[in-house]
This record gives sequence, structure tokens and C-alpha cells, in this order.
Amino acid sequence: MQLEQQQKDFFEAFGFLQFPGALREDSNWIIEEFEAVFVDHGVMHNSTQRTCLVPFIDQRERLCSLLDHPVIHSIASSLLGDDFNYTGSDGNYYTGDTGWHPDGMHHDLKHIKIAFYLDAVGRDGGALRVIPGSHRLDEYGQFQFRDAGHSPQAWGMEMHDVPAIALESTPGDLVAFNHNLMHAAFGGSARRRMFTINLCAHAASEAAIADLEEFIGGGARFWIEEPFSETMRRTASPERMKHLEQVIAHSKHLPELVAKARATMSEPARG
Ligand SMILES: O=C(O)CCC(=O)C(=O)O
Repeated sequence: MQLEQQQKDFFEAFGFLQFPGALREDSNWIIEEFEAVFVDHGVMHNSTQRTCLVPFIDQRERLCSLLDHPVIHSIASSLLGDDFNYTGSDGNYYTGDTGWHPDGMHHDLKHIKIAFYLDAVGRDGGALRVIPGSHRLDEYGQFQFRDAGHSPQAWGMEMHDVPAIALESTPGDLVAFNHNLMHAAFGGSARRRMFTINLCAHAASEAAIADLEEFIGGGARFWIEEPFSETMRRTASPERMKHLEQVIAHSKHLPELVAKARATMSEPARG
């Protein structure tokens, strides 16, 4: 299954897509597995700050299989090509607002994120907000969009008043967006459950490989020496392996970066 050409064009133009009900039939087991990861790790969310586990789907065999799911596979291959890379995942209990930010400024390699919101979230109740088109790093310029992260100083308005659209969602819906897109979330409960899967295109040029290696190196702040868990690799079919191989081949620098992170950080990053 592939996305329609119009969906792909919309993603290129605006930087995001919504998939209402795409995983409705799977949402019960996905929520059970989500909860189980935190139990397995003995992690209790205390509602005063974000709790974040990285990598996330790697922790349990059934969650790993999301990479093989026809819906996820089709979104990834339609937006990134059949040889897309899986680059990691994070599982979160969010607390409070998330201010405006992009997840990267990638000129040479296309990175996307698929987000699973596991509670019903509305505009002022923790739904992802996006500034359509703000992923574009071309002649239309980005710098005004980037000011959303300090909108009180830039435009005299609170961050939650910045013009944007809210991608309201219920369990079973999916949201996909380009890492360069400005996004945020406001309101919602103190235990907003959400996890993401990160993916990128196959890196085919020197510049794209440099981008990929830099992105992988960013994982060092979570003190992870290998990009994927043993469970993810052991249970991988040949098809899934195709989406892990390039990242594994370009992660040799991780252990050294992790050693440096451990020397300077008191705990792994929270997001
Ligand atoms: O839902 C949120 O609070 C923000 C999500 C986000 O920033 C992200 O996944 O990159």
C-alpha cells in the first residue's frame, strides 16, 4: 500500500499529514505495550516533569513489529522511499506545555517522525500544533517561523497564541511530520501518553551521510551505545533489517560520544 500522490504532495508543501483511525484496530495492544515498557523499566511518572525512554519501541518485541506494520511501512516508504531508515523512537509521559521548536534543521537528508498520541487530545488539551510549511529551508526562508520559540519577545504574544493548526487526535490516529517543522503542544493532562518513531531517507550522498552520522551521534545524550536493542535486531525479518543496516553501519562513533556524555551529565537526557 502506498499513500496517494496528493497526500505526498501535501506533505511536501505543508510538512505534516494526519491519518485518522489508521491504527484503530491496534490501539488496545499498543497502549498495553506502552504501559508495559515503563513497568519493565521500573519507571514511575511523577507528573512534575516529562518522563522519556529512548529508544522506545525497541524495548518490547511486539512494539518492534510496528516497523513491519503495513500502515507504518506504507507511510515511511511513501514519504522516504522503499529503502528508508529507522533512526530511533521515544516514549513519553508529557507534563504541561511543549514550546515551539523543530526537531532538526536538515538540509541534506529528509527526516520524519510518526507520532502516536495514546489519549484523546484537543487543541488546548495537548494536541500537537504545527505551523504549516515551516519545514521548508528553501528560498521562502525559515527565520521568521523559527521566532515562534520566543514569540513574546519577537511578536509580543504568548506561544499558545502563535497562529498554527492543532492536529487533534484520538487513540488509533497517527500524525507524521517533517523534523524541520515547527511544532508545539499546549495544555493537557500531567500524564499525556505519546510515543514516536523516527525515520529518514537512505543517505546516498556524502552530505547526507554526514547528516545521518550527526543525527545518530545525538543519541549519545541518552547514554545508548548501540542504536538498536538486541530485541529489535534478533526479531528483525530480512525486510526489517533493510531499514536498520545503514544506521548500524554508521554508528561506530556512538560509544566514544556516550563516554563523553557520561562524564559530563548526571543522568541521561529527558528529551
Ligand atoms: O506532544 C508534545 O508535547 C510535543 C511532541 C514533540 O515535540 C515531538 O515529538 O517532537
